[in-house]
Amino acid sequence: LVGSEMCIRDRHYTVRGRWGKLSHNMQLDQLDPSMWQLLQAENRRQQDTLTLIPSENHTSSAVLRALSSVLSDKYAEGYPGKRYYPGNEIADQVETLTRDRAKAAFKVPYVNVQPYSGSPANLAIYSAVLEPGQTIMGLNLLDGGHLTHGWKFSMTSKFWHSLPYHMTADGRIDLDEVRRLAKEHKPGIIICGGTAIPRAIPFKEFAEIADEVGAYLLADISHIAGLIVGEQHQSPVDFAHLVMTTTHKTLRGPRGAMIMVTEKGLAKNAELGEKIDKAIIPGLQGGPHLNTIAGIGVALHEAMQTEFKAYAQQIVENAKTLAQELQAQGFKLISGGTDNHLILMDLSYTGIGRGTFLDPALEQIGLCANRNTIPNDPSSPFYPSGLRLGTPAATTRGLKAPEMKQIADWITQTASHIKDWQLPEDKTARLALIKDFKARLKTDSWYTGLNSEVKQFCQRFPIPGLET
Ligand code: DSN
Repeated sequence: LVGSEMCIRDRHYTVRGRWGKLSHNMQLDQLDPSMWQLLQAENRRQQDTLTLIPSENHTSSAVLRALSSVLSDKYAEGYPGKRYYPGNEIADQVETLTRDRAKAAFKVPYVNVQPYSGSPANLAIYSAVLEPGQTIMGLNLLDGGHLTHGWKFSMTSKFWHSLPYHMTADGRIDLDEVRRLAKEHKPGIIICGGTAIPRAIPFKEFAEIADEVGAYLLADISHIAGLIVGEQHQSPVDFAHLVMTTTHKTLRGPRGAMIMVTEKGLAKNAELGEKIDKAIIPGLQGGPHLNTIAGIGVALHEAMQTEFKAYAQQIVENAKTLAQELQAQGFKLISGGTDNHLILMDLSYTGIGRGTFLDPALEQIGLCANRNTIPNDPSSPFYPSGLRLGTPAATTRGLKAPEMKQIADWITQTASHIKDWQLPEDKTARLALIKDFKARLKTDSWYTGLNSEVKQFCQRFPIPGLET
């Protein structure tokens, strides 16, 4: 922090010398009102709107407390008992506690809790078990996979040969294609899991294919980790060699990730754990974010309480209710419904790229769901024809079936209000129309009315643990 620089940018302070009136123990609102106000504004935005993005959630105040702890200041390159810095006696205990909780929650013999997020975690796994140029097979990004499952613009397809598989026309993973491609190309690893899959992942079937061709099976359970701990989705642990999860989605922890090796993984390669450790550091990362690791530990502690099972159950019940209500209003859903926390609306029958309109229109009334491609999207990733919805964050706020009906009604009203906007074929006309549409969102009083309704509704369901 350079005080004099702050003085120029922030007229709230007259700073004498390097620190001037600022001191190291000032509260944030006193020290940096500009940043404080932005944090307060984001707090307000989250309270006044409903998060329906399936990969987001609201962490507890206990998790937030661990995140903002003094552990943020500590370097701890290495692993418990083998660090490259002194002063890590407590850090070792924090990391060991989090590891032990992860092992207990997921019933695995080995875990690495240091990945900064899901993307480096996947990269670490590939670099641990594959030679450059070997083949990785993951679900095509546009069909609901992830960038790091081998998407053509991701580094994962630069270092390794990527062979995507797809969804069937009825929105299920095309296991026949997975089997055919695997037999033909003998991949080094097959990845199951993704970001827009509304149905249960068939771990057993994937395992049969991977075992038949001698490939590693990686289950990327980032979206469904909380449902697995809460026993609302089958665990991949008996089927996969490796399991990767981010920690901030249904698991409701801080933004981070974990890599787990199963008994099956260790039976295939007894050194798999050490290989993963080496791939993280020195392979890809430096010092672990100990505050995040502590936050993950707290989230795992919460996830192992009996209440969490009820939470996970409610997430799925809410998603099913929302799906049924949307279908009752005439909407089409990919795969015809959901088994988990996520719904993928197929808006293509009302025109191409419809997600481009519905996403910002819903944001205008205070519902945050994201536009998303659908399998065989007739449009492009930037103007996708779907809308992705999820219930983890809304369930954290205590919403149940009646509220899902209300949300479906708001979505229906909004979709009807914008029905005449159609995406032109011509690219220049397209950009102009989107600009016009977004400008209209700000001036059309119809949105103001619904926005007030959503805001009042949100006040009935404050985000637990957040300052108001
Ligand atoms: N970006 C995440 C999601 O929204 O699903 C995946 O990394």
